[in-house]
Amino acid sequence: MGLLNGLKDSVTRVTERLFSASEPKRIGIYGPPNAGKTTLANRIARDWTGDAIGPESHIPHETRRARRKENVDIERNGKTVSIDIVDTPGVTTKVDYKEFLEHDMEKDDAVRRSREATEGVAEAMHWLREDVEGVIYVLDSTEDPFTQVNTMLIGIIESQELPVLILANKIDCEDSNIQRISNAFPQHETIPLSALEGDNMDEVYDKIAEYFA
Ligand SMILES: Nc1nc2c(ncn2[C@@H]2O[C@H](COP(=O)(O)OP(=O)(O)O)[C@@H](O)[C@H]2O)c(=O)[nH]1
Ligand SMILES: [Mg+2]
Repeated sequence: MGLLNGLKDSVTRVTERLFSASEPKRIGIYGPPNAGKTTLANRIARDWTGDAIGPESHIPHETRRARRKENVDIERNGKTVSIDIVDTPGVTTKVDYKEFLEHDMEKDDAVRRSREATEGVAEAMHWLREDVEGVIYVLDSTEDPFTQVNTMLIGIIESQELPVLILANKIDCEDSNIQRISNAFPQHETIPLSALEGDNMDEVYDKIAEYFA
C-alpha cells in the first residue's frame, strides 16, 4: 500500500509539473558581446520585478559569468508567463586581453578578465546544451549579422529544438539595419527594438509570451 501511495504521489507531482502554468521557463539571452544583452535583461527585470540583474558596459565582456533573475512574471492578455532570465557573456571566437588594455586597465587585471571571459563563454555554451529551455538571441542591428559565431550558435539552438526569438537591437541608431538581420535568418522572426530607449518593448513582451509560454 505504502509503495502504491508513493507511486501515486510521484505521478501527481509529475502531472502537476507538466501542466502547471506557474513553473518558470529558463530563458537564456545569447548573442555576441556588446549586442545589448545585459541592457535588455535589466530592462525586462526592471519592468516586471522592479530591480536589475547586472551592470551594462561599453567594455566588451563585462558580463563574464552568467547571471540569473528568477521568477520574472510577464503578464500578457490576462495570462502570466513566468521565466527565469539568464544573462550570458557574449560568445566570441576570441577573447584577447589586449582589448581590455585599450580600456585603460592594468595588464594583470586585463589578463585575469580575459581568462574569466573565456570561462564565461564555455559556461554559456554548456548552459545552452544542458540548461536553457528557450533563447532570446540579441543582435546589434548596426553590425553585420553574417558571422561564424551567429551562424554556429543559431545552428546549435535549432539542433536543440529550442524556441528562439531573434531581436534586432539598437534601432535608435541611425545606421541600424533590421532587414539585414531578417535576411541572415529568414527561418526566424526578427523583432526590432531599442533595449536602451525601451522602443517596441510591447511587441517584445508579446513575443516572449507567445514563444515561451
Ligand atoms: N544606442 C543603443 N545602445 C545600446 C542599446 N542597447 C545597449 N546599448 C549599449 O551597448 C553597450 C553594450 O551593452 P550591454 O548591454 O552591456 O551589452 P552585452 O555585452 O550584450 O551585455 C552599452 O554601452 C549599452 O548602453 C540600444 O538599444 N541602443
Ligand atoms: Mg552583458
